[in-house]
Amino acid sequence: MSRLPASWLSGANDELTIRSITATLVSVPLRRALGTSIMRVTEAPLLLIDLVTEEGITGRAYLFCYLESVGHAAIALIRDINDVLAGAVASPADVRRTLEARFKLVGPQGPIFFVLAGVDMACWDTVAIAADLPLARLLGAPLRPIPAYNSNGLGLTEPVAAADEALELVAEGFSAIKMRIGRPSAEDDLAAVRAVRAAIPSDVALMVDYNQALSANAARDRCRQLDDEGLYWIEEPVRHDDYAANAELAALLRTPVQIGENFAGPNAMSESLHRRASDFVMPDVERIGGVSGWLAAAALADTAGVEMSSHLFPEVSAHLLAATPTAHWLEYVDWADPIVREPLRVVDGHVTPPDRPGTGLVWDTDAVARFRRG
Ligand code: SMN
Ligand code: MG
Repeated sequence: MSRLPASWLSGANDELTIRSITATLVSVPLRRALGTSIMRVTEAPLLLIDLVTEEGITGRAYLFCYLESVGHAAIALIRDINDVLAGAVASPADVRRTLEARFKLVGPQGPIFFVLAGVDMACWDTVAIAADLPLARLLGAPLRPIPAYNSNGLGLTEPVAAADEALELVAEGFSAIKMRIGRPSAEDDLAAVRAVRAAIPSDVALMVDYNQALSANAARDRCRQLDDEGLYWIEEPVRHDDYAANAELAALLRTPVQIGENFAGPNAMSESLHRRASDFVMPDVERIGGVSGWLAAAALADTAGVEMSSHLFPEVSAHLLAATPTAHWLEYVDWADPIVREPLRVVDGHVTPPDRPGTGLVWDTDAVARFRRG
C-alpha cells in the first residue's frame, strides 16, 4: 500500500514539509588502504545527512568528504541550509532553486556543491520513502541487477602484492576489478599491470586508474605502452578537465578512455561529451549534482550514446544506474558498510537496488557514535 498522500499525487506536494536538516561526520577506516597517485586513502570521512519532515519521514544521504576538514566545513554549510529550508516543501526541484539562489554569489563550487548534492539526495530519498517505493522504482526503473567491479583496494603496491590483492578482489565474487596506477616510472606500472593481468582469470575485466597523474605529453607514450595489455578502460590519465588531451588519447588508443568522477555538474559532462574527451563516462553523484544532476547527466549520455558508470556511492548509484539508459558498471566500494544497518549485497558480481523504500540507507546509530568526529 502506497503511503503517498492523495494531494502529492494530484501535484500539490505540500504534505512533506522540512522540519530539519542535520549532519553528522564520521571517519570510517577502510578495510584495505588505497594508495592512489595523489594520496593514500586509509579512512573515509563521511558526512551523514538526515532530512526530517513534519510528517515524520527521514530522508538520508551521505557525502564522501575526502578530508576530515572538508567534513567540518560541510557541517557549517548544512547549518546554514537548515536555517534556509526549515518549513519549506521537501521537493527536490524547489529545494534546488532555493539553494542555488542562496549560494549564487559565493559560487556553488567544491564542497558547497557537494553539500547541495547531498541535500538533493536526501530530499529524493524522502520523496521515495513517502511514496513507499525504492528510489529506482520512483524513477520508473525495475530493481534490476547492475554489473559491479570491485574497487575495494588494489592501490599502488609492488607487483607480487598487487597480484595477491587482485585475486582477493576477484574471490569476493566479481568479474571485474580496478587497480590504481601512475607510479613515477612507466616500467613499474607496466610490471604491476602485467602481474595482475597474469594472476586473474582471462575473463575478468581489469580497469586501471591514473587519477590524473600524467602530463599530456607523458600520457601519449605511457598509455600506448598499456594499449596491448588487455585493459578494459584507462581512467583519468591526465588532468580531468583537459578535454583536448583526453580527446587526443581517446582517438589514439584502442583501449577505451574513461573519465567523469570530476565532472562538476551536467554542464561539464555536456562539454566533455561534445569534445569527445572519453569513450565512457562515470559521473560521481556528489559532484554531478545529486539525483537531479545524475538524471540530467544520464539523459546526456543517452543522447550521445555513451556508456555511463558510477563513481563511489554504490548504495544510491545502484538505483540511479537502474534508471540510466546507457548504464554500464557500478563502482563497488564497501566504505559505508560499517555505519549502515543493511549493507549492499553483491550476488554474482552484481548489485540489485534493495527492495526497501528510498535508497535503503539507514544508519547504524551505535556504529555512528563509535566513528563520530563531529
Ligand atoms: C578514487 C576516488 C576517490 C578516492 C580514492 C580513489 C578513484 C576511483 O579515483 O575512481 O575509485
Ligand atoms: Mg577514479
